[in-house]
Formats: sequence, structure tokens, C-alpha cells
Amino acid sequence: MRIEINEAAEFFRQNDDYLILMHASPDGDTLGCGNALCTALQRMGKNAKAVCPDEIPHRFDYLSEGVKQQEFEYRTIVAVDVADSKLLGDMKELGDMADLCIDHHESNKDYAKRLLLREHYASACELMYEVLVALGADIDRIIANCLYTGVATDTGCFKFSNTKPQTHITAAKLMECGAEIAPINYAMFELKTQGRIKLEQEVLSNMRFYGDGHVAVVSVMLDTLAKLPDVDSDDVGAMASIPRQIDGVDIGISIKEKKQGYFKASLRSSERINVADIAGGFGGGGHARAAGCSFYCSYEDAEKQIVAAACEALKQAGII
Ligand SMILES: [Mn+2]
Repeated sequence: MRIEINEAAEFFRQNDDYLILMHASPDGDTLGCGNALCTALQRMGKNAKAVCPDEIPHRFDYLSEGVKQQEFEYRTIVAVDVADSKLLGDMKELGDMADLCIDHHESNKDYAKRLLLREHYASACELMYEVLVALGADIDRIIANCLYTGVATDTGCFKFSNTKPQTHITAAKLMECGAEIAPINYAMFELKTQGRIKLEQEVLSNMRFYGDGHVAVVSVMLDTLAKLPDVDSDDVGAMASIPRQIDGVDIGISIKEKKQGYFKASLRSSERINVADIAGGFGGGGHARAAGCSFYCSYEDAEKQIVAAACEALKQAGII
């Protein structure tokens, strides 16, 4: 059932003992949204706990600054920035029991009992900002930092095409609430571990081009990661944006080895190509400019299949 912002606020007033679910391979948006909500609910005198199926990278530690550890039995489940309960990994079953989902993905599977969805918002944190305003929550520096983190990370620091005038307006309001934008942007977009730099070196040295240079492919294999112990899932995820930094590349593909014989491809595209369609052809999905899909085969077969689909899309678009 689709609900609106005021109904979501009323839902939070009426219920208690919240378990907030944040998606696997957590990003700034799901973590910012989950921690902002958890902090606000606890301040209302409610019990709340935000959980994630995967380990949370240390650079996000500041997001839980306002969260108190509470012991209680959860009775109300809320998923934030989670388009599909499958994205909850080991916590999928909890997702299937969710009472409310707050999200901004067009591909949302409508798995929760209630759904507050804004497909045209760049981040779930923009929507959470409006929910917290409707709740009358005090959006102080701590909550503003959480929400700003999601807005900034889901827009690539306001660089992606999903950035709307409203995105900047929300960011400005969060600055007025005390969001510490300079240290957050430094931590999110500039700071890298030594392992991350070594991973970039490895990825760059093995990049391959197809389709007259309109497709670039990078890969991250398990044996590479085994040599780089301080690399986290977030560093690996960031490799997906490298191919599209190259002039002339319309489709950037990053293929990650998850297990032997199991690969995940992340696709990024220019305005000319819809990669959600390409990923959909392999049972995946996502956004027009950023999508993903999985392969159960050898690395060579996975690359061959995804490159063939990418070249086909370039042909259809009249690019090659
Ligand atoms: Mn998001």
C-alpha cells in the first residue's frame, strides 16, 4: 500500500520498538537514512535499532554518533533505501515482514506492507528529511550530518544527473541545520586507504576497451583482494565509476568476482544508454545510468556476455 509523508509520520508516532533495515553493501544513503531515523525515534522516547547485513566501513562511523544502543524486542520493521528484500542478504526474511519501506528507487518491488516512495528523488535521505520535518523532529548537527551524507553520496557530490534543484535546496536546509559538509565531503570523496590506491592501480592496469572505445571493462578478482587486506566492499564498489571517467566511454562495466564461478557486474552509462535495460536482460536491474546483474559462469563467459549486450545497446542507439 502506497502511503504519503504525513501517514509515514503518523505511523512513527503510533508504533514503537523499531528495527530499521539498511541494505547489504551499505552506502551513505541507506546508512545516513537509517541512523537519522534511529536517532530521531530514540529522541521521541521510542526504542530503535538500525541494522545492516554487512559490516559497515569505518569511514561511516560518525553516522551513528547520536544512536544509543538499546536492548528490546523489535515489533516494527522499517526498511530504508532498500528497493528489494533480496538486497538485505541474510536479513531478507526480515525485509519480507517489513511494516514500512521508505525508498527512492524506481525499481522498488513493493515488498513491504506500506511503501513511501519518491522515484524522482536523488536519495532516500531527501525523503527522510521531509518525514522527520513532518514528525517535528529536531534536525540538529548530528541528524543533518546523516542526511547530508546520503544526499551527497547518492549524487556523487551533486555531480550525477539525478541531482535536481530540490536536491540542492534540501542540502542547503541541512547546512542551515549544521551539517558539516567539508569534513563529510573530504571523508566520502577524497580520502582513500593505501589498499584502495593499490586496488585502483591494479584495476587501471587491466582495463580493456570494446565497441570502438565506447565500452570499458574493469575487473576485481578475489586473488587481488586477498593481497589487499585494508580494502573494504565500498572501495570495491567505487571501482565501478572508473571506466566512465574516460573520454568516449558510454558504458563502463566493472566485474567483481564474488565466489569462484559467481560474478557481479556493475554498469554505468552516459545519457545515451539505459543500463537498467542491459542489466534487466540478465535478471538484474537498477537505474538508467547505474545498474547491475549477476553471472554464474567463468569470468571469460561473464565478460563476453555483458560486453556483447553493451555493444548491442550501442548499435541500437546508433553510436557504433
Ligand atoms: Mn539511495
